[in-house]
Amino acid sequence: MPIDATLPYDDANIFARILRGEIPCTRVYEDDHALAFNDINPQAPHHVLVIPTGRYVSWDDFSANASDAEISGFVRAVGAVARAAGLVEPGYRLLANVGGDAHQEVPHLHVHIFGGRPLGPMLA
Ligand code: IU
Repeated sequence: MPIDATLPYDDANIFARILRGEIPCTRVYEDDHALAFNDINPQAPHHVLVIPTGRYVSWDDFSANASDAEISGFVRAVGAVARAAGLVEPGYRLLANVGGDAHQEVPHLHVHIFGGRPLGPMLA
């Protein structure tokens, strides 16, 4: 069910629970600003979600309200995860769904990293 990305942050969302260690995940990277784990329903051989450790509903919330340190830390973490997976060559795709039309399902910002196969011109 897509979410309304303008709603306040919900501390009961599943990624908040993963961050608190209440629900397990397959972690591939963690630092002060970001946690990365394998998507439970992978759409590519590499399908990792990178989430900020702060409480942000969406890319919109994060880009408007996060500190410069949070933003730079998160962006660097996304790059580090892709590099560590060996995806820079042949390439990878980043995706962040925001709100209902984009079918964002979890109300905690997550950037998808897809790679490991030719991805075509776009994911619809
Ligand atoms: P979306 O951008 O909000 O549509 O993507 C949500 C993703 O979160 C989707 O790819 C799910 O497979 C993934 N996911 C997950 O990895 N673990 C979970 O417990 C749940 C969703 I719920």
